[in-house]
Amino acid sequence: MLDFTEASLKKILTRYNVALEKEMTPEEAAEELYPKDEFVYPIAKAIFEGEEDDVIEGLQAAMDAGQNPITLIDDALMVGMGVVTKLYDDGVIFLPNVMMSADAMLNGIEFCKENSETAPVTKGTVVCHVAEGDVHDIGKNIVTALLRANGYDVVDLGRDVPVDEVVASVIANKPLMVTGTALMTTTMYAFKEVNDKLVEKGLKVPFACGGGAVNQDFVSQYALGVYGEEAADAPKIADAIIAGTNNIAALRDKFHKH
Ligand code: B12
Repeated sequence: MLDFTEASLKKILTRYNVALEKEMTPEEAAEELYPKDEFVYPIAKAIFEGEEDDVIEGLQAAMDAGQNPITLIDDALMVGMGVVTKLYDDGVIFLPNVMMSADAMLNGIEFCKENSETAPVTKGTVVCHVAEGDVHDIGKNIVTALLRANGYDVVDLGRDVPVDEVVASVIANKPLMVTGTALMTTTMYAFKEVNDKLVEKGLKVPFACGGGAVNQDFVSQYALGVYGEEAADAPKIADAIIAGTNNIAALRDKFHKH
C-alpha cells in the first residue's frame, strides 16, 4: 500500500507544478493586488467592495493630506478599478461586482472634479463620446474629467453616440479636438465612419481615440486619427494642438510609439 506523508506529497505536486494551496476567496485575491500606500489602499479596497461612502472618505483623507484631487483619479481610483478589472478577467468576480465598483469609482471621479480648482479661462472646446453601440463609459469619464481639470470646455455626448450626432456636434461646436472611446472590437469601427463623414465635410479636426479595444495600428488607418493609450494623453494632445501642432502627421509623430 502506498503511504504518502504530506511532505512527500507536496514534493511530488511541486515537481509537477500542481498547487496544493486552497483556492483564494475574491477578497483574499484582491488583498494581494491592492497597493500598500496608506492613502491608495483604503480607496482601492472601497472601490473593489463598491462602497461609495468609503471611497469618498478615502479621497477626503488623501486631499486633507495635501494630495491633488485630479491626480487621485489616476493614482488611486484607476488603481482600484484596475484590481477589479484584473479579477474580472481572471474569472474571480462577475459583472454585477464590476458594475458596483464602476459606480463607486464614477462617484469618486465626480467628487474629485468638484474639489479641483478649474482654470478660470477656457483653453478651447473638446467634443467627447463613446462609440455607437458601446456603453463602456468609464474611460471617457476620466478623459472628460482630466480635460476639464486642464481648462478645456468639454461637450460630453455620453455613450453609445450615433455617428451623425458626433458629426453634428463638431459642426455646431467647432472643437479643437474630438475624442472617441471604444471598448469593443465591434464598436470601434464607428470611428472610421465618424472620420469619413468629417473628412467628406472638409472638417479636419484631430480625432483622438482610445479605449480597451483600440490600438495605434487601428487608429492610424483613418486620416484624422491620433491614438492615446492613457486618459492623461487627452489633455496633452489638446495642449499640443493649441501650442501649434495641429496637423495629424505631426501629432502622430509626437504621440505615437515608433
Ligand atoms: C466595466 C465593464 C462593463 C460595464 C460597463 C460600465 C460602464 N459604465 O462603463 C458593463 C457591465 C455595463 C459592461 C457591459 C458589457 N460588456 Co464589458 N467590460 C467591462 C470591463 C470589466 C472593464 C472596462 C473598463 O471600464 N475598464 C477601465 C477603463 C478606465 O478603461 P478604458 O475605457 O479602456 O480607458 C482607459 C484607456 O483606454 C484610456 N482611454 C479611454 N478612452 C480614451 C480616449 C482618449 C482620447 C485617450 C487619449 C485615452 C482613452 O484611458 C483609460 C486609462 O487611463 C471590461 C474588461 C476589461 N478588461 O477591460 C469588459 C469588456 C470591455 N466588456 C465586454 C463585453 C463583451 C461586454 C458586453 C457585451 C457583455 C454582455 N454580454 O452583455 C456588455 C456591452 C454592452 C454594450 N453594448 O456596450 C468585453 C469586450 C470584448 C471585445 N473586445 O469586444 C470586455 C473586454 C470583457 C471581456 N474580456 O470579454 N461591461
